Amino acid sequence: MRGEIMSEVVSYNREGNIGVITVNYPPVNALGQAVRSGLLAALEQGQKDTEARALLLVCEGRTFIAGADIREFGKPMQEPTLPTLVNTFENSDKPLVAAIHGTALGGGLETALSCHYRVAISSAKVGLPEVKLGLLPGAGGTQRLPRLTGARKALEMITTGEFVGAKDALALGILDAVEEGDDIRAVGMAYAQKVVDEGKPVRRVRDITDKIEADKGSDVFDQFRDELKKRARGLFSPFKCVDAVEAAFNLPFDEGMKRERELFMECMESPQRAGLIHSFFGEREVSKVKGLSKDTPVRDVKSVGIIGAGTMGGGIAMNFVNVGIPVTIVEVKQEALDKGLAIIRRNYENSAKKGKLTQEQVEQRMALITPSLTYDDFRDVDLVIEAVFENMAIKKEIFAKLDEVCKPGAILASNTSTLDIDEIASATKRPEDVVGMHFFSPANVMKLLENVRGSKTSDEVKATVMAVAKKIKKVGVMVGNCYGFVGNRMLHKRGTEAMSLVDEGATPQQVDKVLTDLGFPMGQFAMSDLAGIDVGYRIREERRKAGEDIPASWMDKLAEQGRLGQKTQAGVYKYEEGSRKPIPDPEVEQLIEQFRKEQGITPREITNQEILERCVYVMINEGAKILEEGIADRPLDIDIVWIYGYGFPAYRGGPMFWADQEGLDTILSAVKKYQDTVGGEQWEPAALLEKLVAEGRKFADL
Ligand code: 3H9
Repeated sequence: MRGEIMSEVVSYNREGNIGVITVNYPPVNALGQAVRSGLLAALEQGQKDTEARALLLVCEGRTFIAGADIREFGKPMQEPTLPTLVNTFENSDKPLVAAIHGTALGGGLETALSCHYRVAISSAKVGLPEVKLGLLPGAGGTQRLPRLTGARKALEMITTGEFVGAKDALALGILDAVEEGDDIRAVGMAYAQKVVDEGKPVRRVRDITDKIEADKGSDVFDQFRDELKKRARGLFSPFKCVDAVEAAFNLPFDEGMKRERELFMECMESPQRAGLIHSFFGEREVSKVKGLSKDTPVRDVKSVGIIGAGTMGGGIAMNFVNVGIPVTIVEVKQEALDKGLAIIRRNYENSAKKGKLTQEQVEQRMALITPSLTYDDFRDVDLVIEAVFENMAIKKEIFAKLDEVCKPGAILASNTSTLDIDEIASATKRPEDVVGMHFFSPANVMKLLENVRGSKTSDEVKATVMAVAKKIKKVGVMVGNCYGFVGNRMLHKRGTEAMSLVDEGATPQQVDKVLTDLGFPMGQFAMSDLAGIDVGYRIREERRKAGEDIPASWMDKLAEQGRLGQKTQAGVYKYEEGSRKPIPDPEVEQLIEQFRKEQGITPREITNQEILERCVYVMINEGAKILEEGIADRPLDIDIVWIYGYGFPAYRGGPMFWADQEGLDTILSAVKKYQDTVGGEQWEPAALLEKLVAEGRKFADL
């Protein structure tokens, strides 16, 4: 019996006395309905095959099964379910071997745990990342993993979702053997043959109890719950994960499985699951840019030039160096260059101290950086990123120089966070090669890269900067050109409302708390202190000089008094030496009171609901305008900008996804209310919002 097809995606064949079950369901062999039913049919075939003494489960393509098929979540479940599948696998009366390459994740690892032996190649990884999708392992992972690893490690893996490399998984008892090489089928066959030759028995994980006995009654579960209160603030599923793992220690296996199922269903129905899965697909979807295709040519970026060795320039440089791309950094003064390089070195040395890099790697990375005082050294680079401060005249001067020096085909990018890319491009004779690449501070840490297309930017350049984002492990989002692009345009609306709310009677800490309660890692004012109060102040001053009607603010007074934020240990909040913890400051309260008097404002009680509406609905209204104008192509582009650039809680799916859950009609009526009571162009309802409400549709329907 050879090569029998059980379904389109699973086949059974026998080689010698080994029955081989092969899954082939690109891209990641996810356990969709066809795979689940194919696996059951193939197992049955293997059981019936009298010549087969052991069975081997192996996958084609880049990976072992990477989990349940996430696309099926939220739809009615189709038989056979995954718990049925894994229990049937474990009950096989022929020894069953899983051969793992790539990533055995979630339901994939659970399927492997239902096999009797697991062998992997050394590059493989295993993990139960369900928690990152707002779930818990729902096919026995919470019951079987602790039987192999004990409570603590299982809790760590299940509550963080982090992957474990093959060698560590071997040491933890998750795997039985790890082999070098990349021919997983050969590795699996050899192991299965050994099982037959040595007469190894069927060995079911459910029956392994020594670790369960050892950790029974341990206080590790409560310890984890305490840790999670900090680490997983606002999240639902990590706590359910602990409950499920604890059940493995308190209940017999079958009852533990039932408990796991109940808890899994609670997670499945939670809005956080929907938000996190939206974020998961959104992160992948943003790489597909309107107007570009897989065939759009991409330029090779093998060397990069950076202008400015300040915090931003240095952080940007590290991204490239980390992936082995050499960087030339140009500054005006040697002193600034030395300082910038010293900071980069210090960052790498700190990573080395934490054991994340070896000293040799630190030196290798530093050796990839060429400091320079002249643009002539940009002659051969493929991409230049300008990271000097926000001043149009200076940027135009720089781009005119770059145009003279850089080779044809070099991409000229600006890291501006607000300025007009077309105007910058107009300083060159090659506007098609000019683009925005807006990094977020700290640039070596934050995952977002907002790539900004000018009106003349070529498709090839757009495709290249998206590819560069991927190469340096960022989430690249392509957006259009306008003041502040997607992220800062919405942020500035929120900032203006936050300041006005304090004018009118709220305290900065009240405003911040509403935002952190929503799930932001920090509030508007704590963020201003981190970025520096002078940044917003300078922007407001520039706009006033340009004739815009920007009202006076108590925050201007802070800046004028030299309270510039964390860097001066005093801003909206005060800070103790060496601490980043914001402490409300009575001096600031007095300053605000004084400001209100000067402006003739009688403070009033402001509710948290008003703060939420004015700070967040104002962003949604602006987001709708951004969509209307085509600055963002899809609502999910805005969601991903906000999740990865500004810490919008991923479990709420981003602002536009969240708006759909809040109800667009609710948001629109609040916008109209504030148009009457607060006024200003930010409260003019977006035509798109009105249209969607009138049609009873959501952003998700666009
Ligand atoms: C689970 O298992 C629940 C069970 O415990 C219980 C159930 C009862 N399903 O990331 P990539 C797609 S929960 C469907 O770009 P990489 C992805 O959208 C699940 N599709 O590649 C993309 O599609 P497209 C637990 C999936 O090499 C393509 O595959 N498992 C799934 O950088 C390539 O993905 C997880 O959470 C899926 N499960 O990384 C694993 N996974 O080409 C989630 C991927 O159309 N997945 N796709 O854009 C990952 O972490 C990464 O995708 C992986 C590959 C590491 C596998």
